[in-house]
Amino acid sequence: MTNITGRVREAFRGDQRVDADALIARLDAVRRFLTAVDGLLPDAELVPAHTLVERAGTRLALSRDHTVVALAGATGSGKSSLFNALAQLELSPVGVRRPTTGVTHACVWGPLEGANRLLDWIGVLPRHRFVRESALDADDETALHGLILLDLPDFDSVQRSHRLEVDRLLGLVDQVVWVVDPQKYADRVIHDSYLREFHRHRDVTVVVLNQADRLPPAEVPRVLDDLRRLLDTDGLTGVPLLSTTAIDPAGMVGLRGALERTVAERQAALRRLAGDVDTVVAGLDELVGSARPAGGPDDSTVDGLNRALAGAAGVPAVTEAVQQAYRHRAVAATGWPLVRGWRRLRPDPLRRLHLPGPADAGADPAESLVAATSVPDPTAAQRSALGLAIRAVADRAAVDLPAAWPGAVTAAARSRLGDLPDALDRTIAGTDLGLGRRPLWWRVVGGVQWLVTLAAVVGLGWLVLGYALRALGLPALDNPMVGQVPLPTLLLLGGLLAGLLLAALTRPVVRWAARRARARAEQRLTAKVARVGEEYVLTPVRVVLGSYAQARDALRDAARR
Ligand SMILES: Nc1nc2c(ncn2[C@@H]2O[C@H](COP(=O)(O)OP(=O)(O)O)[C@@H](O)[C@H]2O)c(=O)[nH]1
Ligand SMILES: [Mg+2]
Repeated sequence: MTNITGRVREAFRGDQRVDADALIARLDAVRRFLTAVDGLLPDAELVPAHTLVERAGTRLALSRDHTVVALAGATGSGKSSLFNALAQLELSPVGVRRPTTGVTHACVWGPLEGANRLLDWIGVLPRHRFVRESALDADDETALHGLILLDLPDFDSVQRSHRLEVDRLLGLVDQVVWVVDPQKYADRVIHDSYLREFHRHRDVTVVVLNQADRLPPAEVPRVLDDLRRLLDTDGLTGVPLLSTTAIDPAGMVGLRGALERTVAERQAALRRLAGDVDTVVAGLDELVGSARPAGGPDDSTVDGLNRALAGAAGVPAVTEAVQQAYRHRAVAATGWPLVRGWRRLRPDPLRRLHLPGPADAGADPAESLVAATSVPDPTAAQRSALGLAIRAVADRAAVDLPAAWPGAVTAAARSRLGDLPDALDRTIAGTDLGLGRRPLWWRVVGGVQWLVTLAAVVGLGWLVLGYALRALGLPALDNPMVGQVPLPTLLLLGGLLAGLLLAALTRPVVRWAARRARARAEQRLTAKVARVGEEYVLTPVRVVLGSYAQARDALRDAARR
């Protein structure tokens, strides 16, 4: 934790109260965080948060009138002696009789019934539960009503199961009283493995220097000072530190008073969970970072994706075919009638790609959706260009995200890669390429071509008839003259010339119109292909970015004390 909020958050809060509703809101925020990152971040990183949510939910649902306090420490520090002294019963076997107790004992101040479910959850067996309430001294003990005191196994036990039990219980209890003795208070194990780990739980941590009677009275303050210095190094600045003597009631007054205050405040459970939330949030901080990410990849990256998709979908081949098909069809409609018939014998370029040809203009669009085209498969270069473009989308989208996220963004960008070829093919097949209707000018030019051809044929017929009559010695036809030229000749030559001229004039117009048809088809195809890119690549990426934003907001809410 290096940022300022972190340091403020970690400041010792001492008597500061934790509001139950605020704590529940923070836990909800952790829950929202977990929902947002589900499946996106490595599960192993989320275990503490899941554990917290589960544990906190249970603890809050159980009795909040009880405060569970654990006595924890090394072998022989005096946990059991303190437990017995507080309970004023010979409950927990002291070291002299049983050197390693191994089992957790509990003493409940007040009726056992209310505490049983809590003790079931904590896992203290019923035969190890005791009640500190008798008719004789009930009044003396009212100040401790609601206390559940646990005598934990030794954390330095040679038995692994004991150590595991201690660790398990330390995760559940509301407050921990760490018991040290004058000989071993500076032991590395307690400081490095335990106390330091509890630095976010300072407000539910108490440290007692037990067996104070074994020190010369003048030495006690010096040892306490030394211990305080060690605790500061552990990050436990400001935790209550007391000296106790378990074998002397007078030596228990301080600890008893501290426990009475804890019980009266009814805050320990909430504070402990608040400290847990702090710990979990601090652990997740790195996964989420603080930068607000962009809403998605920038326009030029998206353009790059669309170009690559268009290439892979075969858009260039299709638009080329559109241009050719336009020319083919225009020539077939407007060319010299004799040429037309020959044109029609040649296959339509779009048909070769299994795209709607002239006869399919009114075809059912649903049919063309399922029809696979014969547009050539993407080349290796086009495929790798598409891979790179998708990578670029993921990289650009994840540029501001912390290290845990780019992997999830890349996975999202590629998540539907397998469906892309079919989707692109369907899109190409389903796009209206704009060749459905025959333009009016084709019909006008075609009609004129028919007229001039008709004129030439009439002229030819007329001339042939004239020759035939003459050859048979019959009276010749009276050929009308137009200027110096006989009308039949004019009809024939004029018709032929006009036809050729019209064809020659139409050709550049057809070429220009074919280019326009290609551009129009390209625009339509690109727009459709971009929609596929949006659905199959960009949307999954945006979903992950959305989850990131939610996770970030949720974690910020969870951090708020
Ligand atoms: N003089 C003295 N002896 C103590 C004190 N507390 C515990 N002892 C003794 O220290 C030994 C270990 O105590 P025990 O309560 O079993 O420690 P545990 O292992 O932490 O449970 C026993 O012989 C106790 O009688 C104390 O405050 N003063
Ligand atoms: Mg013991």
